[in-house]
Amino acid sequence: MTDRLSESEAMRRAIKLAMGGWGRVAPNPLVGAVLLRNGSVIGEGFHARYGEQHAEIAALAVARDATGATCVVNLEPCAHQGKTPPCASALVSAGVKRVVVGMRDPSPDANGGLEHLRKAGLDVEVGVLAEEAAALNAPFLWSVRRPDRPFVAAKVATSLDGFLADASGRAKWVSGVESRDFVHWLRAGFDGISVGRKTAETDDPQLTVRGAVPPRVTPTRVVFTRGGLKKDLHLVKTAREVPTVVFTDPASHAQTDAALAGSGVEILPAAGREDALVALRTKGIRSLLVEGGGNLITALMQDDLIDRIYWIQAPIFLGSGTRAFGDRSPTLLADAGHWAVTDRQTMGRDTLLVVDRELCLPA
Ligand code: AOF
Ligand code: ZN
Repeated sequence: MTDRLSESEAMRRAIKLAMGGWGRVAPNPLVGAVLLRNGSVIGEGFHARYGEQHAEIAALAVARDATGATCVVNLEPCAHQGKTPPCASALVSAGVKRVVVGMRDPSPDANGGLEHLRKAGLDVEVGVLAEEAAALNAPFLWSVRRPDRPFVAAKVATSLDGFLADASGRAKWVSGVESRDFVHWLRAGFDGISVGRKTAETDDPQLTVRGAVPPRVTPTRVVFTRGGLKKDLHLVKTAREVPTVVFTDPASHAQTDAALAGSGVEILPAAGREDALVALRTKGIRSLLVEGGGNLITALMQDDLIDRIYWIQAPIFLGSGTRAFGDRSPTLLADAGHWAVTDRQTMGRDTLLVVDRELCLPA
């Protein structure tokens, strides 16, 4: 390898490499590592699958001889013996001289790598592209800090004037074909994919991953309803193949349960959306992608339950229709908190904007 990179360019590269683990490493974080000697890349790698080798080990394997090298990695190298041996010790044994880290690892069993490296006499720097590193692993960081509910991301595809569907209720297709490929890639990285009742019944979506990245664990489909759900939907008919959960209000639970009996759908009562999220986390769902519709997204926004928005903006105007973010209580400009813009991308004719309510930066 002959690429010459500065340390911050190498960190950008590590973050990009880390994305190679999307859909494969959760509940572990996404991690990429680049080894530099005199600015030349001598090895690189990423954590590619849950339970398998960590990024630093993959990079060391490529370099063969890493004596005197600098290791650039988006997350603090682990100090623990987990499913794999500690990366911090491997870096020391390989003769690495300097380690540049994006952010500390908040998980109690794995952290401590920085102290280990410093004690062994290595030069350690932390906080290079820290915000990018935090945005990369937002669901993982959230799961450590807030184990009470999943990290919730909304995905919306709207016209430039903010409509999810036209005045006739049609939502297929607001966005272009490139955006649709992106959505299948996106779904692979979430433990759950959800919609409200109206979207489930109007669009009759499959909510499955049909893209280039097959997820390690099939995302659970989740429907929020207050009342029942039609039986002849894709979601219901395929519930034996793809795990499907329907949350209903306690008053309609028995009726919904009887109506969908034998379908394979798991029907759970929940007093509200927050209770449903808590129940999902208890079932091991650490990240949830909400795909609509407007009512569900508006309600979750109103309750401050959306942590990230993937917003695909198509260059069309619809004038009227279903709004992605319905009426909210007014906020004066002076009081409007800014969301953190964590990505902007061109996707064919569309534009993707990714915003996070707040970044999970270490204290
Ligand atoms: C690193 N490099 O590439 C990753 C790290 O069970 P294990 O051994 O796979 O350890 C999982 C934990 O290690 C995970 O929760 C996180 O704290 C850390 N992940 N650390 O040094 C890596 N993926
Ligand atoms: Zn490790």
